[in-house]
Amino acid sequence: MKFLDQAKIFIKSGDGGAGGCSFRREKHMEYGGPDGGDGGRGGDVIIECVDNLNTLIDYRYQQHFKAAKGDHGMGKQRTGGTGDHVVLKVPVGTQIIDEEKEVVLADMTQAGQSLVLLRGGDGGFGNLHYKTSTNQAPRRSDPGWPGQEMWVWLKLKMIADAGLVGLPNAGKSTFLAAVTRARPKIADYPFTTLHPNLGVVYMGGEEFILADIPGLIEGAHEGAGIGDRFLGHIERTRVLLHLVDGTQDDVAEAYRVVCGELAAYGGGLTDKPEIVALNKCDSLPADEIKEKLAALEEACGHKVYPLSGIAGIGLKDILGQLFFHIKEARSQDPGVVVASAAAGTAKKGNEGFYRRMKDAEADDGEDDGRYGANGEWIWNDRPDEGDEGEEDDDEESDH
Ligand SMILES: Nc1nc2c(ncn2[C@@H]2O[C@H](COP(=O)(O)OP(=O)(O)OP(=O)(O)O)[C@@H](O)[C@H]2O)c(=O)[nH]1
Ligand SMILES: [Mg+2]
Repeated sequence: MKFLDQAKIFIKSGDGGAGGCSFRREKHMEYGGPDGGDGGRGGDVIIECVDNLNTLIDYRYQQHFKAAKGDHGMGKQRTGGTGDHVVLKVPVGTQIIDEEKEVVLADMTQAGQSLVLLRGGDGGFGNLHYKTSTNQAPRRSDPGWPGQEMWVWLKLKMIADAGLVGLPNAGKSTFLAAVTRARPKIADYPFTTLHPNLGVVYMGGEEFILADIPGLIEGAHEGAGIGDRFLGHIERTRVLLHLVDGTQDDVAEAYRVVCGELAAYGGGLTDKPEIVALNKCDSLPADEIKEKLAALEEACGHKVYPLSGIAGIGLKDILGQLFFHIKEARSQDPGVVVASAAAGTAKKGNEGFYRRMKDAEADDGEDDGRYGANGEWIWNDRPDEGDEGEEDDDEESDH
């Protein structure tokens, strides 16, 4: 599926219908009088947040959205019908921004949320409305009020709990594929990933959403590489996982470059808790791992985790750390959308959850490479199962 995370569209609400001007005149009926009804209201432009979309691609093909006009008022006191509304469906995390890109008009963070962006114009009064004791045969009826129109930007900022950052080829997509059921493209050239990917990590009966975005290079904030525009997708995460490719010579420099880009982008990215991991440890000798971990720790000032996305080394520690920060942030700020709820995957009790668990089980036979560090399956790692490592492993591979 094509991915599009911003689109400019024209929206217009419907004009109100004109009021009617008519008089009741019937044979043998005295006291007719004015009976023109009011015009109907124009249709609204409504924006609705739905959870089965994850791109704005629909808005590439249609960019103009106009709600229908209200019907005219008519004789016999008939009020005109309301014009049909236009409903724009957008994925969770879409912001509606004014044409100058200065004001956020609406922020759609939860599936089911909907709001009227432009109200349709009111219908005009019919001549019935102007009847008074002194003016019993008014001929005045008003035209409808015009609808409103404007250009707006739709901008999708995906909602994930944790975001992956690093230079191109750091192994971000490989990590996502190792811990979730997402299947992003992976290859040994830079900029394999051209748009963000999301995956759901299941752990200990809970889940969170992890976002993988294209790699950053020095000068990304000035447009180098594919720039930093995809950083918007991790603006709302609660924690970042910074992966550093351990096979390169200067790991500390790699770390600094990415941090520099995050700082240049702003958006509060550098204020988020950060977990740093030295990736690709499977292809490094032990003493080099030690040396590079020390260099990285010095650069970032806190603990660095050894990791190999391919071999599944160290995944569990890192996921545990991510979970720790996510839970803390959720407890402090539950008002911010719980991403998994937005993605319709919320609680263990919900139907979708069991369906996915079942799918996952059915798929087991074909899937390899999703073992956690101790041989457990990441998706099925529940605390109530006392068994550790090997046994879990055997059990699962019987399927
Ligand atoms: N040895 C080793 N190689 C890895 C590991 N993780 C990823 N790779 C390799 O590194 C290359 C890049 O991996 P990707 O996952 O595509 O890297 P990325 O960070 O998503 O790269 P971009 O999407 O280009 O930013 C691939 O050839 C992977 O096979 C690892 O843990 N160990
Ligand atoms: Mg990638």
